[in-house]
Amino acid sequence: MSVEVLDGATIVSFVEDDEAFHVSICDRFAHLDTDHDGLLSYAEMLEELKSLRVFETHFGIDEKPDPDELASVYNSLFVQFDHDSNGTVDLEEFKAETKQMMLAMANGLGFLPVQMLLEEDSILKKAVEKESTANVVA
Ligand SMILES: [Ca+2]
Ligand SMILES: [Ca+2]
Repeated sequence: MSVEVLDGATIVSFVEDDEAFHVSICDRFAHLDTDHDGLLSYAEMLEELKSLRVFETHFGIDEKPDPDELASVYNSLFVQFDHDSNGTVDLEEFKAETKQMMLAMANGLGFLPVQMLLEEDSILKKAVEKESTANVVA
């Protein structure tokens, strides 16, 4: 885990770089797919759902949501990823929904940089890393 500063523009430029975004999604998908069957089950998706930082937006950082509430939020997020409702998330669904969520998050952030606690290997962390690499080159 590390604390990173990011804003909407960081996320948008990451998502809009098709090639880099696709590579990051494939990496992340492979990492989550612990039984290597090419699909993400609910159990495999949990790690990703937890890293989406939804609770900071839904509940605020200081509040501890109760476990039932957590489970129902994770469940509704999973359903959102599972576009064809077959109980698993494939790479296309994962990519499409991650993109949607990141763009929605970017909209919410706007141009005010915020500090977030990010997990290593999370998609957001990759977005931040990509931007800092770009800055070094520039
Ligand atoms: Ca799997
Ligand atoms: Ca599906």
